[in-house]
Amino acid sequence: MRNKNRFRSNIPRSEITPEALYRSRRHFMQGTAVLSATALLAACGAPSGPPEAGTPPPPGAEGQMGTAVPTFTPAPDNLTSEQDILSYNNFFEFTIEKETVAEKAANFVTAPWEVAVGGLVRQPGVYDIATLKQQFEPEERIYRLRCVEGWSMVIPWLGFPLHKLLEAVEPLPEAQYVRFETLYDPAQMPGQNSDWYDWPYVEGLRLDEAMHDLTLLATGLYGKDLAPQNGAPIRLVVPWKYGFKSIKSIVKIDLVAEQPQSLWMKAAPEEYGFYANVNPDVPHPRWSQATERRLGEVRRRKTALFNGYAAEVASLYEGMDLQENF
Ligand SMILES: Nc1nc2c(c(=O)[nH]1)N[C@H]1C(S)=C(S)[C@@H](COP(=O)(O)O)O[C@H]1N2
Ligand SMILES: [Mo]
Repeated sequence: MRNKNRFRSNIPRSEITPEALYRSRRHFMQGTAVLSATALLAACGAPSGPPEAGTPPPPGAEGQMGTAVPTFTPAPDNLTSEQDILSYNNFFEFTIEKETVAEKAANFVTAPWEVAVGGLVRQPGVYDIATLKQQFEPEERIYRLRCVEGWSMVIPWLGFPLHKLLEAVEPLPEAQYVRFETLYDPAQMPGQNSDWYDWPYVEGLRLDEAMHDLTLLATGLYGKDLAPQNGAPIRLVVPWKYGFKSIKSIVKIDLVAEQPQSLWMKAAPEEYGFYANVNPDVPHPRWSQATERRLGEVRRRKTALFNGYAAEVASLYEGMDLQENF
């Protein structure tokens, strides 16, 4: 598997996470209180947050809960443990509390599931998940995930490059962007009853970003189908952009002429731009993006431009002002 090896070797040995540094469950729970207080604000960032929210999330605060009592959760080399990936989530449709997304999403119905692919294409189509997996065989891709809040993981995804699906529907010359939409179903997703956001969750990519081979439609991780909390049954993964671009539980993909307006751009345009490329030199208005806390580690590490994928993607942004196009 050429791709597999290529993406494995893409992560330097220096990133190997000593899994010995796992937080104990007890420590984790102690940290929860701190998190909840700032969750609405800190999260991929409620713009103004609830009335009591007025202080910026201290970028270090979240990291401080990891005064690490080692519990030795073994995982292969540098991967974030499956346990952490399954239990520390952002999925605002269910709740803004990362630690309870999994339980709140446990009964989310993800089968049957269809994804409608259309807009400016010659061959629009409605694909069910089984068909997608048959037509585009999932491969393993190990990617870093960097949340705009300042934490990160290394996740072994299963999926297929988005460009394979886009090629199948044959974009028309007028198509310049791709717009993605999450399921809208407030009966199942209680967070969608909140007025803080303009549901459903929408994200977008420029067509060349969407066609890049790193851009993945993920259907699994750690060799299994996606769990609801991770965006089952199919979600986007764009590893060089902040995590909020990687939209979960997708039901609609449209090729469009104009730049789509995402949920986060509507919620706080001064904080969340269309590009959202990981960039340590462009601070979030309320906190620095220079460093991040890798789950399972204690000390914060430096954040890399394009999340470490500059060699692959920097050319997409040649001549662009990255401060302006944040
Ligand atoms: N539909 C939807 N997609 C979403 C989100 C969300 O709240 N709703 N959160 C985003 C954010 S902020 C991050 S960091 C990642 C987290 O993915 P994970 O929980 O699988 O690690 O999902 C992204 N995709
Ligand atoms: Mo995020």
